[in-house]
Amino acid sequence: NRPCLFPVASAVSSTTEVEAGGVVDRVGELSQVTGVLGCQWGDEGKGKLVDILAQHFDVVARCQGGANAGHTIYNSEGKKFALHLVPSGILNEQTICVVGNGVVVHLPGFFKEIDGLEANGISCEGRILVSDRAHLLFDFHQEVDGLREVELAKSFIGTTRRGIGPCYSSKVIRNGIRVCDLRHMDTFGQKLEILLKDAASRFEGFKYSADMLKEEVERYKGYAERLEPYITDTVHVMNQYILQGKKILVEGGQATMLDIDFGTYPFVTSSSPSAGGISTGLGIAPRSIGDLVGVVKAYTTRVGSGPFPTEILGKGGDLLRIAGMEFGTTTGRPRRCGWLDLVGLKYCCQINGFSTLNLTKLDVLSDLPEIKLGVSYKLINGQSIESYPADLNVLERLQVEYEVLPGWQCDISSIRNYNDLPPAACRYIERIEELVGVPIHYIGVGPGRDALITK
Ligand code: 2SA
Ligand code: GDP
Ligand code: MG
Repeated sequence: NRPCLFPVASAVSSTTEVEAGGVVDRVGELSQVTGVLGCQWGDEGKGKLVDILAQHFDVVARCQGGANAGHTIYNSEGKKFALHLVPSGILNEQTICVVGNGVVVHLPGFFKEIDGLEANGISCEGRILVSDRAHLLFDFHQEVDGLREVELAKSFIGTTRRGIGPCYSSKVIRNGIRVCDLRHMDTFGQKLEILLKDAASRFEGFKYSADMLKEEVERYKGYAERLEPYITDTVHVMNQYILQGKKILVEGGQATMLDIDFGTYPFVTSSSPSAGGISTGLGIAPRSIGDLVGVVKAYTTRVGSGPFPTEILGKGGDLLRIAGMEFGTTTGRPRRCGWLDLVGLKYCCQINGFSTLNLTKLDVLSDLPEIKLGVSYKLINGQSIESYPADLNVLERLQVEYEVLPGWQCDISSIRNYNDLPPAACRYIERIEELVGVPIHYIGVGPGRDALITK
């Protein structure tokens, strides 16, 4: 483990280093504050890992994004849950879930999610803390998101239309409305009026009326009352948790290649899904963050527009989409599919400093006679590219050089021990480790909680 500002309380680690059967249990090794972050363009299977690790952590926290995230997890009875704003730790009864200051919160969606969880017997009140500093995402932000996409016409981003960009825009331009503002309903209407009038002046398709404002304020009076038990100064609480030695797992939404700074701009989300977002989105010191686990799919997917150097177009991509059931958790959109891109993965590892990786959905590749790994990029003129290009003109025109590895062509979904994997599957995993220089300690071979091999 890398050095941590605060000592890790040994009492909170309930796992042993080595389990019966020789399977190394990596969970007990993770540091007091650990982050789980996406390495590609999202949907790597972060939710599943968070749900599994949450059983060994006291707190699971979200630090960025909003209901654009879609994390699919299954409980021990195999029941499926699609979470958007609520952290993926919620299925573990003892886990406290924190929605940090960096998250944008759409209250109608938040309560809908809570109602769904409670209808399934999962209690939420008292277990979810919502930052008083988090910004509120309104229905009008979602409408504006759609209007912007229409305006962009052919160059649309392919957003989830959940209002993420417009809400972060309100935050950055400094007229956003925060959770703590719900405690001052006397001035809430004036603040919302500014936002709504601003949207109406910018978009012809957006109509403002005094009735609309009145209705929205009334609705938010109800939400304010319902949210009150959840509202917390999470910056203070998170720092207290650290001092108390509680184990904290940070759940990233989206991924580094969608990061507002490091992603394939402008085809990115509007937050910081990489390591830096943990500190700014929760108010905890960078030095308190220990391990970071990068979650990477054994191939690559992307939803929405933007460059995708290793994309497989046509039938090959369709086969991967069907085998991996690659459809958006939030919007149901088909995901674009391609080979694993190690140039992108190395760039992502550099930015985040992962201590380990979780390679997910290895089972999806099982039918393929051979599997390609994108190992380097070249310009059209044959010149090698040293680093990940910022310029989309370069990214969209480059050539990817592949290494071709043999497939294993047998079902691996019931294997639970690394040594039982077919040699070709081990070769694939070990070649990725060799080329990226980060160990792969977790391997996903199915969507269920138990379908995880530790190495
Ligand atoms: P936005 O809505 O402003 O954040 O969209 C900007 C870009 O970020 C991408 N993005 C995502 N990519 C993959 N998965 C996401 N979450 C859902 C899921 C997506 C869904 O888990 O499946 O259901 O469609 C997610 N959220 C944002 C988005 O595609 C844009 O490229
Ligand atoms: P997230 O946004 O990173 O949490 O990922 P999503 O939940 O959006 O998408 C990942 C999908 O893959 C979900 O449907 C998961 O149930 C599924 N999944 C996760 N890990 C594995 C795996 O190892 N194998 C298979 N076949 N499916 C997986
Ligand atoms: Mg997802």
